[in-house]
Amino acid sequence: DKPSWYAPFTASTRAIVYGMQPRAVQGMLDFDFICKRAVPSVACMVYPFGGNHVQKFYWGTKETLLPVFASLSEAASQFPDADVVVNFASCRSVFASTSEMLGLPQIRTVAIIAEGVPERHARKLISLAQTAGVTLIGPATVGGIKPGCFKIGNTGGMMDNIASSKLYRAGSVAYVSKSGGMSNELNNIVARTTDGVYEGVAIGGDRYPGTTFLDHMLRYEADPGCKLLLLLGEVGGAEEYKVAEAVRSGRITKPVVAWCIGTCAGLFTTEVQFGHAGALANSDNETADAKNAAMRAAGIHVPETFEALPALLNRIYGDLVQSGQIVPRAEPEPPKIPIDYAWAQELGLVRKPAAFVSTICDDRGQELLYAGMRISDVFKEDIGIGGVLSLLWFKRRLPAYACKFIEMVLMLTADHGPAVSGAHNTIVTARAGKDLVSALCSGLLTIGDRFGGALDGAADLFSSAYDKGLTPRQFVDSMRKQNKLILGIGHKIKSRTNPDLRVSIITEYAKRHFPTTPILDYARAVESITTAKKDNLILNVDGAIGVLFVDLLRHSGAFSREEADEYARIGTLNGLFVLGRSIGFIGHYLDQKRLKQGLYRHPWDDISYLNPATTQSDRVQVGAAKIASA
Ligand code: Q5B
Repeated sequence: DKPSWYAPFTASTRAIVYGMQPRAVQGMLDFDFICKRAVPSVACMVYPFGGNHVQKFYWGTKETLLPVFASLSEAASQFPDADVVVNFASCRSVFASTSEMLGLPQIRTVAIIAEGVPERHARKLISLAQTAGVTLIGPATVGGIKPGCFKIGNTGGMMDNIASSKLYRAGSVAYVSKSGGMSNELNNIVARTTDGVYEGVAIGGDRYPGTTFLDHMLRYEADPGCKLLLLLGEVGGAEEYKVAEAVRSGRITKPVVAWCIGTCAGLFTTEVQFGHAGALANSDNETADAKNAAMRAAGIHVPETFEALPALLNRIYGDLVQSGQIVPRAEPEPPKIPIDYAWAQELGLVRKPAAFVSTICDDRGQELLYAGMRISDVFKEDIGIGGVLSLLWFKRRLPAYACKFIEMVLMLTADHGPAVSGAHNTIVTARAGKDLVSALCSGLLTIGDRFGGALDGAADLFSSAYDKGLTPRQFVDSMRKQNKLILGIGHKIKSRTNPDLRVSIITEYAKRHFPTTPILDYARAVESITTAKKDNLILNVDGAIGVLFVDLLRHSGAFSREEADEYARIGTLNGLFVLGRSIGFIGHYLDQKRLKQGLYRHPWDDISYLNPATTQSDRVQVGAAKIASA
């Protein structure tokens, strides 16, 4: 299984891939796996940017790690068995990197994938490679393939293509072409008409390829595993004549089937430049017709047309089987090809239950959708933050008065000074040197039944009492009997004599625009009972918003009763306070940072230290201190 000059690729060949090409590397590893190679053909990668690290790949259905080195010399010294480099460097840097590769004694083959390599660079590299005894494949090539052994980069295309061309096991036909695309076609033709591909190389379409048709044909001639040679030439250059001469002179004795593509060039009145840089006939000699004729005259099997190539190949192969030069081998069972989940899904071959379901927003298409509404329409129709909230929270457009109500709620709750629990926490956290998110979260975490988070509870208490038909008095008494505070009632500083204007603003708006407000009216009746007891037991801002939202959910016509009850149950209403007050908390955070406020420490004289006295003398001292301070 040792490489030789005529067979550089074996089932033990190991390569360094130069450049970050995870798809190509995965393709090589997948090929290795279906060929049942013992070790992966890619030893490591070289990527000059980002330092040494590892990259994850599949080996069959399992995962494996491949090292990535920042320098070629380190990669080579870590993997002295690697004698091939697949060079994906761009045309700008390929000269420098290939020159370095050609200076490494362990490297026997370099494939240059880049297109557009300057011809003077290509010629210099060819000269360097010849001196170093290195086989250069390319530039401007997909590479080559040795079925069952080794595949260069993306050669052969996707795995299903490789499997259908039976490239997982060796046949008897070795080909050389210029084009990577056409070598795929040859893989297909050879698989259908013979026992398969023994080896295939695409030398690239440039005028100065690193190795020529003849170089590879001579290798195939010397390789006992190859029985039939196939050449796919093309218009431009004179390399096909060299192969013809080798056949005429007896350097090549194995049967050769060949075709030179580009015969249609004669149908054009002007010169035709085909896709490859070298595919242009500079003289009559370089036309496809002339070269086909010369090859035919030299004894090469040349069909009348490209379409006739498969039949001719099949006939020559049949002759070789009949004469006993090829003994067809038993066909191994086709390998199972692991396919990537994403690809299998695209083909409709697999399905799996999704771990997440999301029904409010879709970012997969060209345009972001909020509950099905295009983001451009959100702005075209100027639906505002109330409209956006109604789409993302309720998955529907709400009437304009409702969107305005939502916006008013956010504006009203945006802040209530630095003294409230949440703002205080935000400020203390900001002054402790923490970041915005930490300070905001510390403020938000104070929101609950007592501070700012009484909306849902108030909505539930008032609407349930109303639905049960309790009079406001019965409701207040029942709450008192249960020793429970009525959520949405009471305020630390606001009272009947110092009314909360926020509550007036929002309730007056609702009275003007909502179809009806029975729960608000009920809450107002409760308020008149609680404020009779104590002046500050008013319907507070949480309570007012909570009950009004129930009125909106129930009577706007946008929700069924079940939906209205569910939204009140699942924390929607507290969400309004959380969202609104975040504006203020962020403001407090920025304010503290702007003011460069230092670490906050609460003053001792504002804390009543009432520690238990431990000894009799302590107790005496504490007592004496108390008398002194009194
Ligand atoms: N009593 C809000 O308490 C407060 C009663 C009650 C029946 C009640 C208290 C309360 C329910 C929760 C609630 C939202 C803690 C408030 C908000 C946002 C804010 C904040 C800001 C902003 C105030 C004195 C006497 C006692 C109590 C009785 C009190 N509340 N009875 N139902 N709800 N409310 N929270 O003043 O007989 O003397 O023992 O928990 O709705 O957070 O600006 O500050 O925008 O940031 O400390 O507006 O009402 O009253 O606890 O000393 O009670 O009244 O049983 O009776 P206070 P307490 P008694 S809005």
